[in-house]
Amino acid sequence: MIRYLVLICTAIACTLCSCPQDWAEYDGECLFFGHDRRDFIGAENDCKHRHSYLASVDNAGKANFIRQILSVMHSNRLYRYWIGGTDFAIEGSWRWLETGSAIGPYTNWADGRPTNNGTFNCMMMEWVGDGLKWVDVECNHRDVTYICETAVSSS
Ligand SMILES: [Ca+2]
Repeated sequence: MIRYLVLICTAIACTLCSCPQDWAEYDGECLFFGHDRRDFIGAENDCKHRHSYLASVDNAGKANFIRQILSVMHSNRLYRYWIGGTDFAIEGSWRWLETGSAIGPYTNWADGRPTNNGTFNCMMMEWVGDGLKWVDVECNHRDVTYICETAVSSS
């Protein structure tokens, strides 16, 4: 009987703490890889529609996890991906949309980035060799797919 209850509880616990279907789980967070291409605001709106936000790639472990998934998903590596960094509020002061907190200490900018150009206020990732580097660009590019993130649900 006890063994039976343990099995039931384990099953319930896993159901309650997993990510939605089609989302990947990494370290307590769920990641969604968009299929279509949008501008930055359109991407953020789609994430909100999915009860999430553009991803905060705020540590090397998460960055590597994302890189590995995208390396498999998009083997031609032609794609670019919005994530949730912006310096829209104060030029040169990069922050994550999720928390409003300053970006760092972990960063992964491409060489020469950010440009601190007053019209390049949104962050995307693009392939530079085997790396997935951050690039600041204008927010109205429409040919960029995106990555949403939310915490693993506990309810
Ligand atoms: Ca800027």
